Formats: sequence, C-alpha cells, structure tokens
Amino acid sequence: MLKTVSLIGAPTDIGAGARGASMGPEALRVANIGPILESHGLTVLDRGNLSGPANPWQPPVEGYRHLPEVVTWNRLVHEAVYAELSQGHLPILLGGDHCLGLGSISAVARHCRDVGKKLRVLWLDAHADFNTSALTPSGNVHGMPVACLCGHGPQELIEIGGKVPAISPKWVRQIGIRSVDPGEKRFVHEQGLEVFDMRYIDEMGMRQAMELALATLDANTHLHVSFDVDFLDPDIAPGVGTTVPGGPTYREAQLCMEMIADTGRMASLDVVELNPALDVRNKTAMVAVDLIESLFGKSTLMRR
Ligand SMILES: [Mn+2]
Repeated sequence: MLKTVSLIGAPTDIGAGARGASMGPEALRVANIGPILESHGLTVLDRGNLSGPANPWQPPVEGYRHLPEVVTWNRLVHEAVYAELSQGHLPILLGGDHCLGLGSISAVARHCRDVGKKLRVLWLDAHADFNTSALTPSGNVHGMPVACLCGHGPQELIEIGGKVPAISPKWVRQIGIRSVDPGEKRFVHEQGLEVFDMRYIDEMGMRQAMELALATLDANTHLHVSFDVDFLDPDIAPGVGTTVPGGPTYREAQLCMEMIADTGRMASLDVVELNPALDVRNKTAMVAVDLIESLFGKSTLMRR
C-alpha cells in the first residue's frame, strides 16, 4: 500500500439530478477524513478543492445536461489525479457527483499505460452508470461515466484520457447494483460488464462477490475503487441524491472494504455522490469516512 495519500476536492454537482453533492468534499473533511487516515500511519496531503464552472441548472441539450461544464470539471480532475499518481501518491477524489469518475479513472488508466500496469476498477454503486444519451431521458451525466470510459459517449468526454476507449469493460467489476434502466440493462449485457448485483449478494453473500471481484489481481495490477455512497443502504447513508432501498448493510459494506484492504493493491479511490443537503447531522459523511478507514486497513474484528 502506498503511504502518501492526496485528497483532491471536486466541489460540484454538475452531472447530478439533485443539487448538493458540491458540498461533499467539505463534509468529508468535517468528518475528519484527513486526521483519521493519518492515524493509520499515512501521510495525508490535502490539495484543497479544484475550482471549476458553476452549475447553471439547465435542461438537456442534445441529450446531455451541462456538457461543456462536465467536460471542464473532468479535465480538471483528470489532470489533478494524474499528477498525484505520477508523484507516487494515492489520490482520493472527494466528489462531487459520479460523472467525475470519468476524469479520475481516465487518469488512472493513463498512468497504468505509462508504467505498464494492468487496471482493475471496482465500481461500488446502486447504479450501473452505463447509460448513453440515447438510453436515458434525464441527460444527467452522472449516469454515464462507465459507458464513457468504455468509449460510448460524446467525443469531448470519451477522449479526455488521450485514448479511446480509456478502459475495457473487462476490467470493471460492479458491486451492489440494484437500479438499472431497461435499455441500460441490455447495454450492460452486450458489453459484458461483470456485475455482482444485490440479488447475487443476497444469494451468495458479500464474501463470495468480493472474492470473485478481486480474483486474479496480481502484483502488477493497479486497483481503483470508485465508491458511490449510494452503494450503501439508505438506512445507514441517507445523504445521497439517488437513494435506492435494499443496499449493503453496515456489516456487508465493512466486509467489502476489508476484503479490498486485504489485497494491498488499492492505489486510487473516488468517494462520490455524498450530498450533505440531504444528510442528517453529517452521519453519511461519517459512515463514509468509517468505511474509507477500513479500505486503508482498519479491521473491526480482532485479527492479526
Ligand atoms: Mn454512481
């Protein structure tokens, strides 16, 4: 595990269907993300917040809401994440909505090309985020980042990392999925994404899902975790714009994070969609930080 982590705030809700995720970075800081990571022996560099365009809150234009602003924010995130990786740091993107996963993961993919590493992306989310403008009526780009990373989306977004597609669907494992639009469902199957949905977790358990999702990682694999806070059951994480009932419980989420930590391969992280405007006394930010702590090796059980 890398010993220096860099916090990169991206205070925007430019791709979301509800306002408020722009306050996510500060809520995570208020929940003590920096000091808590330091207490685990990590060096934490808080790079502050990126500064991008305001949210004009407009309806879709040719299938996308706020596309020019979404492009600008993702370029900013891409450069910031890429710079940290180039310095050997572990970047933690503090979102911000999940459209920023495009800038972040395209940077990780570019870094992996530079250094000759394989990439595995764990997408922890209630949603597959595999929509295209043809499949979604809303035009909110936070439902599209995985499709864009795989080369399906507007040119100015898919080319941000310098290579189209930025990643292969084969590198992605999705966990916790429970809300997928009908057309999106067909597209997910067509593209061969590996999805461990809630039905799978109900039937087989989180342990089996994570064992498969983390299988075949080796010393030359960069593991990226994209943690959409709506992955969690709304009972423990009400502070998100798009709650979907029936998500992982606190214990299931802890096991998920602990099993990722056990691999020792996580080299970059997104924490997105936290919406303090919908939260209750910052409890969702606190549970997110608690789970991030487990990603970095805090074990809630006694073991050596
Ligand atoms: Mn998402």
